[in-house]
Amino acid sequence: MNAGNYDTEDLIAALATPFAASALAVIRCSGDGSISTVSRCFSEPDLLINADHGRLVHGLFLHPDTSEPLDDVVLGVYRAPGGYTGEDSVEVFCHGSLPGIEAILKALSKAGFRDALPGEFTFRAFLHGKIDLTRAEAVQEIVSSKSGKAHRFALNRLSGALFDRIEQVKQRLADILSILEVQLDYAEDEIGGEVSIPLDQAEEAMEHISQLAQSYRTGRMFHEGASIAFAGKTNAGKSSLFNLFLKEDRSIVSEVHGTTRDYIESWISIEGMPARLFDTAGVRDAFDAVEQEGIRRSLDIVQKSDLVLHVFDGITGMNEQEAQFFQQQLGNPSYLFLWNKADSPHAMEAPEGTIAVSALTAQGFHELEQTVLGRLLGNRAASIEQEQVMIDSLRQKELLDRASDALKMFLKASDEQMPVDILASELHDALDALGQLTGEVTSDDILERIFSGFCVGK
Ligand SMILES: Nc1nc2c(ncn2[C@@H]2O[C@H](COP(=O)(O)OP(=O)(O)OP(=O)(O)O)[C@@H](O)[C@H]2O)c(=O)[nH]1
Ligand SMILES: [Mg+2]
Repeated sequence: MNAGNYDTEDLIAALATPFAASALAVIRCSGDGSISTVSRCFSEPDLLINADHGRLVHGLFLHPDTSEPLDDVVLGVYRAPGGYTGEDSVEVFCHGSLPGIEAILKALSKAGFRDALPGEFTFRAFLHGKIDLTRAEAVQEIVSSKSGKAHRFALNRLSGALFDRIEQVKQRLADILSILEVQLDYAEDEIGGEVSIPLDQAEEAMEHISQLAQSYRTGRMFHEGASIAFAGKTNAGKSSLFNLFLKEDRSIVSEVHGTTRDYIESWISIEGMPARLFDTAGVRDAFDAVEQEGIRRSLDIVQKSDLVLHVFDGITGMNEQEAQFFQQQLGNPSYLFLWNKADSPHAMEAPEGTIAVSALTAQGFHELEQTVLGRLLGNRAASIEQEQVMIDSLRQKELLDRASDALKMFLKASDEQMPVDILASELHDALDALGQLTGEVTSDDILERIFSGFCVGK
């Protein structure tokens, strides 16, 4: 079977580590006949050809035509159906020298390997039934995870936790469907009156599916990170608070108004959740065009961010404009209002609806972090630690929504005593969506789209 550009009969090879000078590099080779083809580039061909699955063989990597030695290497041998791809494959552990890597890749191409496309090794693993689609996507999510927690959640999906959950739901729906199909296949008198449909099972299945779908927002936040921007007028202490979050002196702080003239960004981690934090230019009637442009860009960043930390100067208090803005946005879930400089004896009391903080003494900082987390994750913040399975793929979310909608229709139709074939068709729809999620029934172009987002060598 082929999907789009992936020709699965070919021998493929690719560098699996970054193309950069390093101690070691790994080149992956896979395909039926790959072991004997690599042996043509190896000083110990018999050792390699006779090596069992999972063995390492040491020798020289040679040019297949000239036998010129290219590097001292160790080869890892995998035999079908073992290994990552489920087909015969070899991993070349060589020195991480750029000319050396290039020479080995060229030699492999000469021997008959073509360059692997992004995600092609994982695609083959999927085709050979080594992994389902939820696990394949988890592979990519692990590689691109930005925080320890995102990595842990993806690892959990790779272990099959998401797949198992979905299989359980599918099993339940299939059981209900079989009851309906008996009714469709036989006349009522043949099966002795009406058979009751276990609606509670369908409701429970729907509950499981919606829970998974709802975990998307949190999963995405942990995977991609949220964007958080400081805003407020000049000298309020935005840069000082920005530095406090970063735990380093990154943004310039001074008592001069208009110190920050452009936005600055940096990645931070709030209790394991990655976030892009932006310091912005303070808003005021700027004198010059450069500052005006900085303010314009900053307002743009603020508008696009998931959460705005609007900083008030606790010593000067709010001016009229700020007071008006505060009243307008008080209930806006995308805004948190900070009353900074709370350490100062000249600071006024923090008005209700603001969080008293001090960039100088870090007073209120822990509470601020918790509040930020709560705002971004909603009521799920507290349950993250217990959360077993989470999704962070939009594709998976859409399919779960489709399954959940179909089940809703099923329950409604059953409530309205609709004919059995209509009920069965809704269940089929739900099962189809779940089947697409695990990759049991997925069209080639969707497969190609998923795997082409991977890195080369994965
Ligand atoms: N006492 C006290 N002073 C602070 C605090 N935070 C900031 N400041 C002082 O306030 C002044 C302005 O701080 P910045 O962090 O540069 O303020 P900003 O909002 O980034 O200002 P612009 O970049 O001009 O928009 C500096 O002199 C800081 O030392 C605080 O929590 N307590
Ligand atoms: Mg600043």
